[in-house]
Amino acid sequence: MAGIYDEPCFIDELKSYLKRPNVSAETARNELDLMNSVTLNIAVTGESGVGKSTFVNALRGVKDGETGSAETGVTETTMMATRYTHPFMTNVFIWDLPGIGTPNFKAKTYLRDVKFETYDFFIIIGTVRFKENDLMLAKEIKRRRKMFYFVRSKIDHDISAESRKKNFNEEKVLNEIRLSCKDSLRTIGNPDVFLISTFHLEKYDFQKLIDSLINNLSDHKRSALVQSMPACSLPMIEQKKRELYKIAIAVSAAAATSAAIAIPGLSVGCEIGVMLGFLQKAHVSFGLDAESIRRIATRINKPERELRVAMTSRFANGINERVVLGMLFHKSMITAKAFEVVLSGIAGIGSLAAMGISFTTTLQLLQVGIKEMTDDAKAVLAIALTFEN
Ligand SMILES: Nc1nc2c(ncn2[C@@H]2O[C@H](COP(=O)(O)OP(=O)(O)O)[C@@H](O)[C@H]2O)c(=O)[nH]1
Ligand SMILES: [Mg+2]
Repeated sequence: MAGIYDEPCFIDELKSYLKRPNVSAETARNELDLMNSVTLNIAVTGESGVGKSTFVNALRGVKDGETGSAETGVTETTMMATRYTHPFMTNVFIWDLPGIGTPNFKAKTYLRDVKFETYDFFIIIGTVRFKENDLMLAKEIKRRRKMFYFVRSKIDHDISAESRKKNFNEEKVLNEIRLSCKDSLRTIGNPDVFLISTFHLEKYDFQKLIDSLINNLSDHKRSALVQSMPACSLPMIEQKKRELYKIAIAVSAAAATSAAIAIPGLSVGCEIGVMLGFLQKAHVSFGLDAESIRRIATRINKPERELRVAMTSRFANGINERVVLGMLFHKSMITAKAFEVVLSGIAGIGSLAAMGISFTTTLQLLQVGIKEMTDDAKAVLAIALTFEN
């Protein structure tokens, strides 16, 4: 059984959690309430045809043309911002903003029309070079003290065109594109430009973009962002794991009631639902649920079973109460004691002990669940990347 011994990042998260003042079931519950109520609104803007709608769909993990997806490859006619909800993070909204390419574009009017105050940050997409309107918009966003991020899209296009040339060097091409974009933005300082192919989020600068967004968000918003992004690369899967560890610690602390029901089994009834809910959410976040697997299979044009055989965890056929009960009554209950011994080496054990054994049992179960899902997610990703064109 996977243990905590090989997971330094989990121990780090636990240590930092227990170092907090007032660690208790109540503070943990408040924390989870905050996490569930926080909203994240991402604005995607740029000229018409740069790939805004395609990017919105990719962030939501839906295919272009699928029901409920943002329409792509169409001439934009609306001046309205369209809000798309995230398929499973109901508090994450991705907004497809109107194109900014009109000749008499005014950043102030535009931002008023799309309701500037709604968004946490703006992603400004451009191709070839950033234009005057992109700059005007960025300046106005900056003046109003919000963050914007420049994304240069369709990089796959450039790479495939350049690769036909003699002495092709991908790094060199990317560098040239980066310099040329930066040059077009020099009048507003020296902002980063993220080179992206929406069709291949695992390549180029997508991860760097996410890292930048994360650095500028509050804890709860960052958590919502990491959970909602597609499990498109190894770093992203690792990031999800770490974020889920953090939430698992809070969930376990919240589920811990009191020493009065410290006898394993007695508190199981109410905890099972909590554990199940958490693991189901983690499963979707890792892209391992039935719907996500179906989508990946369609995308790579392979039967679902080719992805399923790579999944070796107990969750390969989905998660239900039985699976969680199975975990609880078999190995984790037996090893929870050993787990407690390890935890006792960590500063803060005093507050932990006060929470009763249900904390360690719940936490160990969730930790094992996350670890197994991480391995499944990596295995599925490896297959997806092998067959993706
Ligand atoms: N090669 C390539 N094409 C893209 C990419 N992103 C978008 N497109 C294509 O660019 C066209 C315009 O995209 P769309 O999302 O409708 O642009 P919008 O007008 O900004 O919403 C569509 O044909 C997309 O398939 C990308 O990263 N790479
Ligand atoms: Mg569009």
